[in-house]
Amino acid sequence: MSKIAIEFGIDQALEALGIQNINNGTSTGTENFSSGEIIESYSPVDGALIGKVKTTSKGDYEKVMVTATEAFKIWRAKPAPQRGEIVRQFGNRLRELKAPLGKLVSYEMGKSYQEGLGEVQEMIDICDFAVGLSRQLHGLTMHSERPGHRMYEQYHSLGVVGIISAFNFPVAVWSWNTALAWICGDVCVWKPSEKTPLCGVACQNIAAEVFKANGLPEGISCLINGDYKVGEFMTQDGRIPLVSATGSIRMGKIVAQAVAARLGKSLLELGGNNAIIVTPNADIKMTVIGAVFGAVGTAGQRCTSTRRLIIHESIYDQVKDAIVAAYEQLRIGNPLDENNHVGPLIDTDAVAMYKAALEKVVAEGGKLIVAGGVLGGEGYESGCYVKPAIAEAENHFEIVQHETFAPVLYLLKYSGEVENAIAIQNGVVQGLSSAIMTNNLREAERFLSVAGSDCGIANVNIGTSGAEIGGAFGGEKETGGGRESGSDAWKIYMRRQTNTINYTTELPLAQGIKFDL
Ligand code: UN1
Repeated sequence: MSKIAIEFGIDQALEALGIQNINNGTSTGTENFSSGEIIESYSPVDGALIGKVKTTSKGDYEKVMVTATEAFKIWRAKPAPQRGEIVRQFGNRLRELKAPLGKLVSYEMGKSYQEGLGEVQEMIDICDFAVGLSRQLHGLTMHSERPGHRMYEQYHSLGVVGIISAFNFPVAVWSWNTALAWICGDVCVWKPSEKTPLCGVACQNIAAEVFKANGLPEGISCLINGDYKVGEFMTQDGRIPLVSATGSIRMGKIVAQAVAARLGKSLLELGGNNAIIVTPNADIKMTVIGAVFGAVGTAGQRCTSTRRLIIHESIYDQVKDAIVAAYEQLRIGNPLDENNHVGPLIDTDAVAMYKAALEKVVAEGGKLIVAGGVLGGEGYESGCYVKPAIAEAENHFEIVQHETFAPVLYLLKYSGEVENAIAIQNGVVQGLSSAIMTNNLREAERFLSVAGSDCGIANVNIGTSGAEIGGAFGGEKETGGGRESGSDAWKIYMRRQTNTINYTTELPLAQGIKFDL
């Protein structure tokens, strides 16, 4: 373990979370096994090896699926509020382990400790939400067109839910899915990112302990590990009615096609290319805070990160100068040190993509106004630290159309009415998050209208990132159309059934059809 890790108590955190030097990456709860190759998890913070995880072979996966399928029969029979009680206990355990889990998230993924804690808080919040929901899995009743008939709909548990998650929110996105799936009576099989496998082991340990303490069977929470081939076990498996996948558009297209080929359901939360529109009626101070946090928070590695600022020409220079001045204040370094604003990128491949994006924007005719660059020397030995960059660009540039998972912000100019800015904002293939900064009610409402933002999330006087769990989270177009987390997102984790009951002694047919025998 490195000096940095020891100073920040990573050793204690790993111990509290039950992480070993070598961990089995396949688990049905308390039973852990794995016969696949080993993944090594290096921290982007200081480049140190944190631990190893054994991956899941096809044989291991089969064992998981048999156990999960059996557990489903028991779990679904438990009344939903009782399932909610288990999720409540799980949320309480997360409260107790918030500091160590937040620390592991920060150290393995590279986000600031504050953001690591925030991510665990999202887990706690979704548990609370799910507990309440466990008494509200309501269907509707309808009036039948036939006398003496009653119609209603009910929601039944779906089965084994497959979860594929990304490195950038290594614990929260899993919990958005599991907390809802569990109260719905489903069991979950999770493949975390190969870049953050220890976060997966830690979460699985916490869940396993709660299920065991309640005398529940193995298989309600399952973990598998490995690369895309392990993900394919699930996407091609007809025993998994729903695959929820978070990650790149490229990955989402592969998952969607494989799941659709067997007519399964997929819930996709893919890339964003999120913009903030800054109108002449914007509060500049608020704009700077929202834009800078949106662009450099989590080192630009949120799917909700702000990638484009669409600024009205009349205030363009003023906003540009204010943002550039704010960038000069940014402190980049160890994310476990709360004085720093920006931590490392996840790995050196991400650094290469960041560098390529800066070269590309210049090659396409853009101008770097905050040059960026890779940091070296003391404190930056992992090679993953980069300076946030800003480029003046045009929306049609290929690189601007593309989501680069790094702190690169493009400034775009618009003139005339807000509709021109909305056209630029919508002029990308992605449709996750969007925002407008304005104190003008008419502008705000036009942005929110049917002819306004085409994204799944549209905010007024808030940045693009940092959504609360109570709303449905996800986006349109190539973001994949899925909705996770709050509102009625729970419905995708259940199967809907319409029931018509005849309590007469006749058998009248619908649509007035006569069939006399
Ligand atoms: C993600 O980046 O995949 O809205 C999720 C946000 C966070 C979730 C981001 N609550 O920025």
